[in-house]
Amino acid sequence: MVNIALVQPTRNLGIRYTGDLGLAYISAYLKNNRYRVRTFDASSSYSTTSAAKIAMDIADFVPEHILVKVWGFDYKSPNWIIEALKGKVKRKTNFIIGGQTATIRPEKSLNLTGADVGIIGDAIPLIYSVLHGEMSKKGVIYNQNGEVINNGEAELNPDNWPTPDLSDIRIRENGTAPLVSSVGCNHSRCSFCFLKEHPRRIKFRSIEKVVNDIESINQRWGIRHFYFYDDNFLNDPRRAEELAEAINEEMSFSFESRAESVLKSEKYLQRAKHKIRRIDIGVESFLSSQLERWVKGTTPQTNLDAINRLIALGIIPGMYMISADEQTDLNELNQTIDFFKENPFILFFLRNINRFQDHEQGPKEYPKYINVFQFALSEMASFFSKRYVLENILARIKRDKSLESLGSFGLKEQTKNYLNSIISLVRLVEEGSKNEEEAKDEARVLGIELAKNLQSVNSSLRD
Ligand code: B12
Ligand code: SF4
Repeated sequence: MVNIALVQPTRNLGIRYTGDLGLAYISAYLKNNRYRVRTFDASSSYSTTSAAKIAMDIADFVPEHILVKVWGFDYKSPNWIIEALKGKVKRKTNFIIGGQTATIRPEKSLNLTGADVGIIGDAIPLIYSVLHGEMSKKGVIYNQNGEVINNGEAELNPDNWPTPDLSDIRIRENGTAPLVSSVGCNHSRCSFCFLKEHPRRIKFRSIEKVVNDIESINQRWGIRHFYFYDDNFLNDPRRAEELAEAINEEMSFSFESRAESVLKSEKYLQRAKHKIRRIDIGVESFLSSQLERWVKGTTPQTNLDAINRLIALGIIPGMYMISADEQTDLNELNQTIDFFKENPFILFFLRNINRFQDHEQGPKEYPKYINVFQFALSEMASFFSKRYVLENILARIKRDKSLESLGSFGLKEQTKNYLNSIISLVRLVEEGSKNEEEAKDEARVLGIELAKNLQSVNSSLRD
């Protein structure tokens, strides 16, 4: 059997995530074709250990081909790993790069990483030929006698992909499996987005295949919740509706979407709401000046309406924001703070707040007040989310006198135990078999322990 190493070389992402989905599709394809595959993910198991250890582990696996991901405009990590490995593996070992950055900057990626071959776009229809030394297909770039031969791009087509191999993906404790059901976005104009520079044709994976992915992942790993990493899951609400209908009642899913697509998908969301856990919206800002500058194609009102619509439907709305670009002044920051003072509850749904960065040029110098603003906003967000979580949990306990309905919040065992003890105390007082004052004292102690656990409740709710 031929050994193939798949490498996600970027370390210390600082964000918890499930692992590299692109590599999981490639791994499945290769395993189906009888290769022995191992994934080495520098962002997970290696993030706290020596980086050199990855190179040693890869070399110990004795791979004939090493596939290295290039994304997020990070050329240094793939280069480091390739250079570190060159002296440790057999001379004829093939270094093949691919991924989002290798797709939009193929020549630069090949040059800066030191790889032999690159795949531009969809790896699935190409990888087998490349492993067999066939370089003529569209989507391949390689060095030949000092000259770079670029055959153009292979468009992504998720309908040709296998069910991803999640054995090397860190499936979260709350059991979410990543999947793709479509690629492309019907807007493709946001000034900060990869798709503005490099639009993708919208392509869907057939509904039967997505349903089959869900069922086989469920059978193999027992997972019942899925996250669709589509660019804009609600590009076509009718298709989303068909997909939701076809998915088994016991499964649930989450995805990312535009605010305005959420509003246009009213009927779909009504019908599918019991299967949807959360929708993460690229809100970016609540100011018209910023939304216009970033060509988001939404208004502050659209953003607010979409979030409120989801709350009304019982779907958790997540929101991604960009705090500032180089043109952001104190006036804009103050307006954002004022917005949150008026709508503090919305802060609970903040998933991530980024600065607008040109990653290719490296981080820009921002005025100091932008750091202060970021800090203020995340403090406000954590205050409101803690309060919200507690209020929400207590309201549900009062209503149901059980923890059943909190299942979807993915509470940790420890937290559930405290809550169950509190519920028992409430019942004992109601039955008259426990003195109320005594119960209150015990509840207070449990409450303190519960509060200590709130941070973990909070993070599990946000995952
Ligand atoms: C999940 C996700 C993340 C996760 C995990 C990323 C990961 N490694 O999987 C997290 C949260 C960590 C993340 C972080 C960031 N992300 Co991000 N993220 C995504 C998202 C939503 C999904 C990626 C995905 O899994 N797609 C599905 C897979 C199947 O598609 P794929 O990766 O393209 O895979 C196919 C091909 O590219 C190829 N392929 C993929 N990998 C490899 C590897 C090899 C060796 C080969 C040969 C081929 C190959 O084959 C696959 C099948 O055909 C995309 C948007 C999107 N919808 O794609 C953005 C996206 C990838 N992220 C992006 C960016 C900018 C970032 C950040 C820089 C954001 C930030 N502000 O910090 C950071 C990067 C940090 C860093 N590098 O230091 C950009 C990338 C732009 C670029 N040119 O690389 C995207 C495209 C978003 C956008 N629309 O602009 N991200
Ligand atoms: S809506 Fe999202 S995927 Fe579409 S162009 Fe804007 S940022 Fe990119």
